[in-house]
Amino acid sequence: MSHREITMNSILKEVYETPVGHDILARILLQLGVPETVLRNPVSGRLKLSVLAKLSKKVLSEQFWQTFLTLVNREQDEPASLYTPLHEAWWKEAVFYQIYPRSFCDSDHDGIGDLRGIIEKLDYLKDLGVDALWLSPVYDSPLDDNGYDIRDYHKILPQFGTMKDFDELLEGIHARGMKLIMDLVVNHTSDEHEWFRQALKDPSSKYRNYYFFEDDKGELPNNWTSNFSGPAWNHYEDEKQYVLHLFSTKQMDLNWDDPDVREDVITMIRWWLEKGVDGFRMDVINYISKEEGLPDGDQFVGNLMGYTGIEHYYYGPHLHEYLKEIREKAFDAYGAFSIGETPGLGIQMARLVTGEEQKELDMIFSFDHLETPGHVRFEDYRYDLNAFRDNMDTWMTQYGNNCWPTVFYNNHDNPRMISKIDSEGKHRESLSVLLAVMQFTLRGTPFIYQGDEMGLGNVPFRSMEDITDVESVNQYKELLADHEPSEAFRIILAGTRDHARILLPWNDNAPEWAGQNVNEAVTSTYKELISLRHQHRALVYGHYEMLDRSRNRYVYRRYDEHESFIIDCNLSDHPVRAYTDLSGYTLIRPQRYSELNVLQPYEARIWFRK
Ligand code: ISL
Repeated sequence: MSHREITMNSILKEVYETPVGHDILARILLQLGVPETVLRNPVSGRLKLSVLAKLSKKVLSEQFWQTFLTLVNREQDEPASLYTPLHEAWWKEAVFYQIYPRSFCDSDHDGIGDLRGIIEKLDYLKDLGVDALWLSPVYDSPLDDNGYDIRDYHKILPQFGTMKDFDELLEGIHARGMKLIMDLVVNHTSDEHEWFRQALKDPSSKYRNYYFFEDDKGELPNNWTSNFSGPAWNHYEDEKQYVLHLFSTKQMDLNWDDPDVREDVITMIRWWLEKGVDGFRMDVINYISKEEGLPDGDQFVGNLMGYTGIEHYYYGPHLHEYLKEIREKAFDAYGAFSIGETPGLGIQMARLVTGEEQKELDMIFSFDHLETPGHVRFEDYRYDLNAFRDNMDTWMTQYGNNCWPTVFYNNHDNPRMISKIDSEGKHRESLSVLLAVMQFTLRGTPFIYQGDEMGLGNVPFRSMEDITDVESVNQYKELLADHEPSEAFRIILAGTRDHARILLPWNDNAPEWAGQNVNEAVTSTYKELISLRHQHRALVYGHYEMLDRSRNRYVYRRYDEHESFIIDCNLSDHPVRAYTDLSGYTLIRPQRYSELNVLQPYEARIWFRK
C-alpha cells in the first residue's frame, strides 16, 4: 500500500495518516508541549500543511518543509495491521540486564571494571533472575568515548582483559542458561582504526571511500554539528580534507553507501556470531544512511535537538535496505537477535523497522519517555511520571502485535531516573520499587541498567574535575561562552552521562563523596518481581488494558484467558485513593500496607485473580 503524494496543499489529517508525517508532526507538537489530539480534531485536521507552515514561519524554514515532504513521500510503505497474530520469541520473555563494563565490577582493583569482574558476578545475575546480558563495548579502543570509538573490532581492550577472558565469560553465561548480546558500533569507527589510518594516509586507497572525505574549499562542507558539540567535521590541514564525525572528533562516520563497508561489517558480525554470541545491540543504527549530497540542516530542528543536520540521516534513503541486508547476510544465518538504538524514530517509523514482516530489526530502543515533553536532558527540572504513563500507553496499544516494545528507564547515556523524579532522594526505595513494578508488568521486554536493582540514584559530583565524559566536557566548554562557570556546571550536573558510569558499590568501593550504596530491599523486590513475570505468561503475552489514567494515577490490567493482574500505581509523592474495583482479586504485593484505601507516595500494588 502506498499513500498519495503529500504536498503543501495536503490537509493535516492526511499528512498525519502517513507514518513519517505522523511521527514528525507528533514530535514537533511534543517538543512544543501542544497535545497531539489537535491533529485528530476535525477542524484543525482539515487545515492545509501550507497553513501550518505559515503559522510556524518564524521557527520552521521553507527548507524544513522541503525536507519534510521528501521524508514523508519517500516512505511509501505502511505498518501492518495492529492485530496480526502474536508470535512467541525468547527475547520477548527474557529479562535483559545492561552491563557497562568499566563501571560494573573491578576484579583487579585498578579502579576500572573488567571482564573477570563480570565473570565473578554471573551467579549474582543468575540469582537476580536475569536471562540475557547486553555488554556495552569491550573492544580495543583509545577510549575517547569509553569504547564507543572502536580501534579493532576483533580485539578485547587490554584494560578489560583478554579474548580468553571473553571466551570464559561467554561460556559462563551459556552454562547458566543465559544469553549474551554485544554492542555493535558500526555507524562510526575510531580515527585510530586501520581503515581510517589508511584512508587518511593514501588518497588512492579504497578506504578513502569508507568515510566521508570532502575537499577543503575554504569552508565547512555543511552546517551539521556533532552530537558532542562543535562542527561535525574534522579538518586535516596537510591533506586539505574535511571528514565527517557525528559524535566525538575521534569517531569517524562510515560511508555505508560503499558496498565494501557493508561487506566488511557483515563479515565482522558473522565472526562474533560464529563465536557464539546471541545477538547485538546496534548503536545509533538508524544513522547509517546519509542523504545524498549531505545538504545543510534546518536551524530550528538543530536547536530543538541540540545538534544540526539530523533530519538528513536519522531515517536516511537506504536505511531499510541496509538493515535488511545485515539481517539477511549475518543475523538470519545464526538465528541471532537484534535491537537497534534509534534516537529520534517515532512509533510509526519504528513499526516499519521492527515489524516482523520487514525482516530488519527485532526491537528498538525509543527514548521519548526519558524526558518530560518540552524538556531536555541538560536541564534541571522535575520529571513527570504522568507523561511516562501516557507514552507507555501509546507503545502498549499502538505498536501492533507484529512489533514488541522495550521497557527501560536507564542506560549509560542518562542520569538515573529516580533522581530525575525525586532529586533529594526522599523516596529512593518506594520509587525504585514503583518503577520496577511497572517495568516487569508492562507489555514489552524489560532492560535493567546495572545498579537499578540496587536503587542507585545520581552522583553528587562536586566540580568539573569529577566529570570525565567527552559529551559533558565538550558541552561545558561550549557553555562557558555565555554562562558563568557555576551555572555551566549546574547544567552539566543535570544531564551528565557520568551519573550512570560510576563504579557499582558492591563493597563500598565507590568514592565516599559519591554516596553510592546498595539498597537490599530494592534488590530483593527485583528478584520477586522478575520471578513473578517468569511464572505468569499473562504478564508477558497477555493483553493490556488501561483502567485509570487520571492525574498521578496509572492503573492497568494484564490478562489472558487464565489469569488477570491489576496494577495500581501512585505516580506522585503524596497519598492518593486506591483503586477499588477489585472483586475476586487478591493482593500479592506489597505484603504490608498502612491503609487499604490509600496508596502511599509512589506505592504500587499488584492484584491477582485466577
Ligand atoms: O538520545 C539519546 C539518549 O537519550 C542520545 O544520548 C543518543 O542515544 C546517543 O547520543 C547515542 O548513543 C550511542 O552512541 C554514542 C555513544 O556515545 C553512546 O554511549 C551510545 O549509547 C556514540 O557511539
